[in-house]
Amino acid sequence: MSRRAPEPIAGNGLLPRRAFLAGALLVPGALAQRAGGEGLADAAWSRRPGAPPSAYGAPAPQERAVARIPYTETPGIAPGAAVSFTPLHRLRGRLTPAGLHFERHHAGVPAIDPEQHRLVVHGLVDRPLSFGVDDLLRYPLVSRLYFLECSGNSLVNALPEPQQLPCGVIHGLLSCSEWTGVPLGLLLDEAGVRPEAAWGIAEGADGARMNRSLPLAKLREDALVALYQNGERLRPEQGYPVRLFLPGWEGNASVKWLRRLELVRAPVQSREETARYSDLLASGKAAQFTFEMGVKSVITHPSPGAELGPPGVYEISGLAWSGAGPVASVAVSADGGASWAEAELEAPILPRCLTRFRIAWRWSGGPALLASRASDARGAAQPERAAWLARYSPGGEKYHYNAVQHWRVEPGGAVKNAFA
Ligand SMILES: Nc1nc2c(c(=O)[nH]1)N[C@H]1C(S)=C(S)[C@@H](COP(=O)(O)O)O[C@H]1N2
Ligand SMILES: [Mo]
Repeated sequence: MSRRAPEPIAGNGLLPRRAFLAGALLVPGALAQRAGGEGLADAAWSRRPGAPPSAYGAPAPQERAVARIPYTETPGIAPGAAVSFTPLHRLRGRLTPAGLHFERHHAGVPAIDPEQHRLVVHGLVDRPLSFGVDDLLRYPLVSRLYFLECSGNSLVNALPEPQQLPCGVIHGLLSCSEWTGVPLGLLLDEAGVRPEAAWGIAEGADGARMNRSLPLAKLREDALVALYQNGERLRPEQGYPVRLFLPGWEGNASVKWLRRLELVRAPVQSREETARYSDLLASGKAAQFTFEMGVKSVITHPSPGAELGPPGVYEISGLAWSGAGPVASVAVSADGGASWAEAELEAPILPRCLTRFRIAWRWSGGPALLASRASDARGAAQPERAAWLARYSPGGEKYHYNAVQHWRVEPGGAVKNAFA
């Protein structure tokens, strides 16, 4: 077999994706298996009938390590005030299985009886309305693929030293699902929003009764009263039986276990929009509302915890997204940003949804510094970490981290978190 080595498209071995086509690459292991022609002898499981069908399928027992990674700062006092991270480094594609969707609860997961749950739309409306779940299910439903990201995601990278944690623990307050629900605008029209209303206060039925003030324009534009996730009813952790979903906006605004939407003139200055989720800037002033999530990307494969095998051609792949709309491009570097090449974006490239990117890379076996930098359809691009930090007051609360992530590949093949 004669194979011409593809020409690099950027420094330190980045290759065009066709490096993978037509036998241009064969992983050494796969080559060995092919030559041997073994492994087809009938194993025990091929010689007898298997298990019968089951009521609700579960992942293979061998895949149990592919699990959410829970974390709480207050285990003894408030075990429900916690997060669990999506193991991004163990998933492929763009969708998050419902059971692996990240969690952020301020007061745990309430055990709501869907028969008793009500959603009330009131305040500055002509007709205050109260909906049961069955009422909501009679409205026309729409389904959309959207990412959800907590604005506290990736903040360990704002610490002075790079933390050696898996990609999912650094960036896994991020998931992507198909959400099905009632466009909130329909319910607002039915209630008849008064002209003086400009904001809505959404409130959850959990022990935190978490609430947020949200501009009416967004509630009308594309907000969903979500009832289904990936085809099945919402999981309790994601807001069963009904949550608000605001595409592209910080996760906190998508109030779970939604029980109330009050139309008002002005924001109420709730805890989650004053003491929390407001960015304290270098000027000493706080940017109170940063609803839209910035453009961002991260290489999930390879990423920390992975050990590269022998030198050779590897696929670099990762996720890119933006709260502003579709991802426009992702550039990848293998030399710490000295040179960049365009990665291939996997179609369809949907607005406010995760997009997977891929590029081929010939690893020489030497040191490398991998990075990805996304741009969105509005022309915004990810900042480097130093530029991102410079916006903020050094000691203050920070959110909305979207800087470029660098992974250092060490000569032995170990992958480490690195600040460029
Ligand atoms: N009622 C209520 N809604 C809530 C929360 C909460 O604790 N209570 N957490 C918020 C935060 S901070 C985030 S990031 C998202 C997380 O949604 P998820 O747990 O479905 O991933 O829900 C938001 N909505
Ligand atoms: Mo969050």
